This record gives sequence, C-alpha cells and structure tokens, in this order.
Amino acid sequence: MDDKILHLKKEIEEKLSAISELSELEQIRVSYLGKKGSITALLKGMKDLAAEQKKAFGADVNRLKEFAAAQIEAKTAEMKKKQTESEIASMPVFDISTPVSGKMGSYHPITLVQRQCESIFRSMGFTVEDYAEVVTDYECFESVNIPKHHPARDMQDTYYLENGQLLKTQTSAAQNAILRKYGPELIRNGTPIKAIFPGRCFRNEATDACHENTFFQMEGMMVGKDISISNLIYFMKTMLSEVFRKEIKVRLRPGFFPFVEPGFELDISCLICGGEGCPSCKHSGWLELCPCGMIHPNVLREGGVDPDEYTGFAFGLGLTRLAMMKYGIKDIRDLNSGNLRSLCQFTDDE
Ligand code: FA5
Repeated sequence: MDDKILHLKKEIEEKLSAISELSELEQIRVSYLGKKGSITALLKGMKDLAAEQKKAFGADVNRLKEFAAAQIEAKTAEMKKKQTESEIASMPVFDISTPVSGKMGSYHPITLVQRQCESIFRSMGFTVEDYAEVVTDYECFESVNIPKHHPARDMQDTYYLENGQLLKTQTSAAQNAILRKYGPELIRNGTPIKAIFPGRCFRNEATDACHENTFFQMEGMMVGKDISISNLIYFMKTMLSEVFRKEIKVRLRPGFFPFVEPGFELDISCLICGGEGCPSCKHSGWLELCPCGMIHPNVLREGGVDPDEYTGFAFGLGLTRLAMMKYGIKDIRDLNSGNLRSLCQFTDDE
C-alpha cells in the first residue's frame, strides 16, 4: 500500500482517538472526505497516474475512504451515547417520597354539600342518579303533571333551544325516568324506589342575593307500599340534622306544585341573620329550601306505577341555598363568581 495512504490511515485513527467534542468530528470529516479533503485529493490525483498504477491505487484509496467514513460514524455514535449518559447523570434526581408541600386545591362549596347529601342518603339506602341538563318538554313538564299552557309553567321562566328541547328548570325532570327505571322491580319484588338525583338547573331569573339563573337542586323520591308523610318528614329531618349538625329552626307550610298532593314548602330559619331578616332571605327571616310532598297519582301513573297500589314522596332540595346556609355565604352570586379566594376556604367537615 502506498505510504501516503498508510500515513493518512494512521493520522485519522490518531485524530479520532484524541477528540473530546462532538463538533470536532465534522471538522475531521470535512478535512478528509470533503470537497477539498485529503482523501478526495488523492482520488482526484489519480488521473495523472499511469494506467497500470491506477487500478491498485484506486482500490486502496477507496478502501481508505470507506475506512474513514466508518470510523467517523462509529465515533459519532459513541460520542452521542456518552453525551446522553452525562446529560442524564446531571439531571436533578426526582424523589417520589418527597412530601408535596402547599395546598393542592379544594372542592367548590356546592360539591361539598352535594357529596355530603349523597353520602347521607346512600347510607339510608338511596341510589344516586345522574341526569341530563338538556331535556324535553315532556320530561320537564308534561310527565310531571304540568301540561302545555298550565299556569305553573310561568313560575319557571324557561330557556328553550332551537330544536325544541330546553335547559332543565328543575330536577323533577328526571322523576318519570326514575319511575320507569325502578318501577318494574317495585312491581315484581316490592323493592321500594329510593333515589336521589342532584343536578344543575336553569331559569331566566333576575338575580339577587338568593336567586341565580343557574343553580343546583337535589331531587329525591321514595315510592312503595304505604309510604306516607311521616316517612317524608323523617328523611328531611335526618338529612338536615346531618348536614348542619346543630339545632336549626324549620317550618313546613302548604305549597303548590302540580306534581305533589299535598305539597309543602320546607323553609329554614336564615342562618345568615339568625332569623332577623337580611338580603339573603329577602328580609323574611326564612329561606325556602326544600319543597316536597306526596307524589301526585298522575305522575305515578305516567311513570308506569299504579297509584292505587303505591304511594310515594318527592322533594326538591335547593343545593345552592343549602351551601349558602351551611357555609354562611351571604350572596348566592359568589358561588358562581369563580373567585378562588372566597371559594377555596371551605372544607369537608365529615
Ligand atoms: C321546584 O323546582 C320543584 N321541582 C321542587 C319539588 C320537587 C317540589 C319535588 C315538590 C316535590 P322550586 O321552584 O321552589 O320547586 O325550587 C326548589 C328549590 O330550588 C327552592 O326552594 C330553592 O331552594 C331552589 N331554587 C329555586 N329557584 C332558585 C334560584 N333561582 N336560585 C337558587 N335557588 C333556587
């Protein structure tokens, strides 16, 4: 082999073993294999050789060229691997056992009372149901004994959608579906229907300290043999004493709702002003919290349950107002405000 070729081979090996930076490799590649590189110059110079020398010299130079390219490629891979390893080694160590400091967030006060109510009713054998927010006129009104043009519709100024559906104004919109879901088991085995169904409601209302256009209710129903007002009062009392865990004044007065007969308004003495009267209770000292009553026979019949055999109660708890009373929130509008400083201060007391 030509001396020049042997010399270049040795030189390449020495240079590659001496480098410390990845960027130096490109300089080496260019200086041997680039347009003006030493190996390229050897190939170009072949045109001046005698024909008998060309073949052997050409083969040697090409072998050198392949050798240089392979060595540079191998060195590049080796250096990249080293670089990655040293980057990993210098990364900060993530210790999963390190305690996380600081507050991670909190539940909205309505979520807190909703969860508390769900757990109270679950412990008394009720199932918790979810229901849609966009419903039909039939679900929200007709199935609960409020036919078209009934004056009771005026009490719930409704947002109608272009497709004829509406944003539910009351959680009572799920009553018919619950009766149809659990009614067959009641009829087959006598298992009473016991369900609660919390949900968001919408009404086109002027807002004030105790009215919002978007608020939460939690409906509850129990249907079976010989269910009476005593059962209703028992469950209402248990729920309120568990939620407030202190003595609160309650009053039950007649109330009209087309889907119950008899119907009641269950009010609690305003906990913001202690019953003295304030904007949160419209200066009456009382807050309408949980209308209720015995389910109207038309509603049971429409849900496939025979009103001559079965009776039941229903209630429509104002969850948003319950959160106000439980946490001493004076203005209902604070609950939809997204103001984290005021909303993050509440905790679950269970
Ligand atoms: C109803 O919506 C009936 N569906 C409740 C019911 C269910 C009665 C089952 C009988 C049997 P009412 O419109 O009064 O009733 O609303 C019920 C509760 O929701 C009120 O007592 C109140 O606590 C809450 N509520 C009603 N409107 C608003 C509002 N605009 N802002 C905040 N809370 C409201």
